[in-house]
Amino acid sequence: MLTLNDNPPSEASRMNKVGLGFAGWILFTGTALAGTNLETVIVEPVSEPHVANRSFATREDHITTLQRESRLSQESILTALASARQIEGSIVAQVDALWLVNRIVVTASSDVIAQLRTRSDIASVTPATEMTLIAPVEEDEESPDEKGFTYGLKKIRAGEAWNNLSVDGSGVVVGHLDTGVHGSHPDLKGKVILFKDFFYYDGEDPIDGQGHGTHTAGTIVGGNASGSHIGVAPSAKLIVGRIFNNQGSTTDAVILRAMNWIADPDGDPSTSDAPRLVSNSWGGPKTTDEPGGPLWDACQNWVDLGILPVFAAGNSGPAGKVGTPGAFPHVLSVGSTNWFNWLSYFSSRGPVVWEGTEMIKPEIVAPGSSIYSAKDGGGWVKMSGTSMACPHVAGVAALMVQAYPAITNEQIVEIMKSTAKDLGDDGPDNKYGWGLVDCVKVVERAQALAQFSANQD
Ligand SMILES: [Ca+2]
Ligand SMILES: [Ca+2]
Repeated sequence: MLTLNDNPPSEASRMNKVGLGFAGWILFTGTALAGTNLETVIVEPVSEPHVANRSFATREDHITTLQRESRLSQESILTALASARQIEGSIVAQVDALWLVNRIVVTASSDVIAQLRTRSDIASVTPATEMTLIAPVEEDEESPDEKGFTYGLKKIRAGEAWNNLSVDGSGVVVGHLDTGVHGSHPDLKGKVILFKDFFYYDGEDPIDGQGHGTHTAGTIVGGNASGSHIGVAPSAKLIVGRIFNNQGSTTDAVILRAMNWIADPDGDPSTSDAPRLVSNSWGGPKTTDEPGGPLWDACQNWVDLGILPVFAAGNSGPAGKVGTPGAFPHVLSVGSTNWFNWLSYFSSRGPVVWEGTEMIKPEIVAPGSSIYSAKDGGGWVKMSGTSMACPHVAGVAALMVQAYPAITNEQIVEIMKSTAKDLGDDGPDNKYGWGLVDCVKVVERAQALAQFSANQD
């Protein structure tokens, strides 16, 4: 472990931290980077098509199989990249060999990238694409009563679930990929068990700098230091990846690296240190696609590894559709409601179409308008967006996992849908999905499943 340091590490000390290992950083450098034109690309090796829903005896088997398959098709490319750094004038600044999806993220000088494009063992070389946060929207809302609990927690009956059903998220680890988190905020202190900053090599101190991530983290696990409970699962813990910079921008390459990391944070497949679910308040505008892109596969492999992906539906409403990854069939997407249980105007709508099949999106809604939660740097602030609805549902899922640790992703989603409070048009619809999530009902159902399972033994 590195010690915390008030000053960012120098370039030289960063470069000395060369991590070698298949799933970790492979940092090749020796030449000064200043003034060099470097590109970041996502390299797809030629490989067997991805197979979803394979069965494995254990999670360890599953991870090691994915790693072995990736390694086989990546080895010759990694060797070539190692040799490329010996060439005068060529720079290979960073190579990250992923296994959650079979890709290599490479930052190198353009001659090295051009060389990669000529290789027959590479299927595609795609420049990293800029992605932006689902930014909070401006809203002038009537201020609801938030004494004791935020209105959001009241609407989904979090307090009733805690008091009557003895759940608070204890023992559950939730993943959080966002702008980071202000870890010493009074409502978040002690709750971030692991932090990785994808913008600084040595960042282990939970920081935000943008504000979005501190707010969404507060809605998942925040306490009541302000006199009002802000978090749905206040005793759950967080594993946080900082995937957006202070301007709220990132690339798909950064996101893929973070998704790979959080599937096995300690890099040891024999230890189960991954979060049970991940809250994601980000996404792109794309609504339909051919299945099989890297984000699609990364989400599918999360699901297959027992990690539930929870995504904000997007703020493209009232005309715009739910964007990806929220639109993927295998993720749980969350739309936003307000104090009146009306759909927030900004909440993205369904349906979405995959391979010609239309499906309802989002699946579920939760409060996202004028949500009171933790502020980066201290204090509290109200923000609006499906970004604020998503962490409510992530918190609810954490309560369900506590109630029945063996619950499957399918059971979580099915129970949320079947017990939701129907809103809008009768039955499931493309604004509210199956309706407003209800903590009491979902936890009762999860506890009943736990009881049933215990009786079978
Ligand atoms: Ca592990
Ligand atoms: Ca409805």
